[in-house]
Amino acid sequence: MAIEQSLVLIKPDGVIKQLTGDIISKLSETGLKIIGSKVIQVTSELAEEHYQHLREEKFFDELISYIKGEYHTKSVLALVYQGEDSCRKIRKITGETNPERADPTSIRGKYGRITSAGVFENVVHASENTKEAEREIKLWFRPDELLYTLFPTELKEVKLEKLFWKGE
Ligand code: IDP
Ligand code: MG
Repeated sequence: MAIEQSLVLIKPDGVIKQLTGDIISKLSETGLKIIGSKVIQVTSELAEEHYQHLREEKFFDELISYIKGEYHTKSVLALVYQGEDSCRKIRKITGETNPERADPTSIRGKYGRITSAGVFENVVHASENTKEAEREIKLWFRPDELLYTLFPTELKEVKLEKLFWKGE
């Protein structure tokens, strides 16, 4: 079985419900390794790019507001998992997209809900397959934010302004 990467997002409803620990514990049952993690305030550009395959759906605008944290808290925890068959293993634990249909013991089955506006607040995102995982990881992380250089990189010269602690 091939070594794969998978992007997991603990969505703003998962963060505000203080489910981060539970979700990471549950995912640790897979034995997969975390090779990247960060807390992000999601911009409109990132949200729309991440969900570009759903652009035409009637729930798209609400979905963008949801992932940006407009209904909960403006923070998402992004994690990259690596290991054998990681996409399938993680999606088995996260459960089906619709939280009402998800296995009740899965993360989405346990903690997800459908709002009266029809948004599936399903607590986590998990990459569907390796191809999607590559696209998503490249979107959410830069090469130097991961433990390994997963994909081909190139050096580019940039004029950089960086924030430092005062007096540093
Ligand atoms: P996935 O998250 O299980 O991969 P996708 O079809 O990629 O499912 O959808 C992305 C996200 O969009 C879902 O996790 C959910 O939050 C939302 N979503 C998907 N389908 C619906 C729907 O029919 N109604 C409302 N929200 C939906
Ligand atoms: Mg998906």
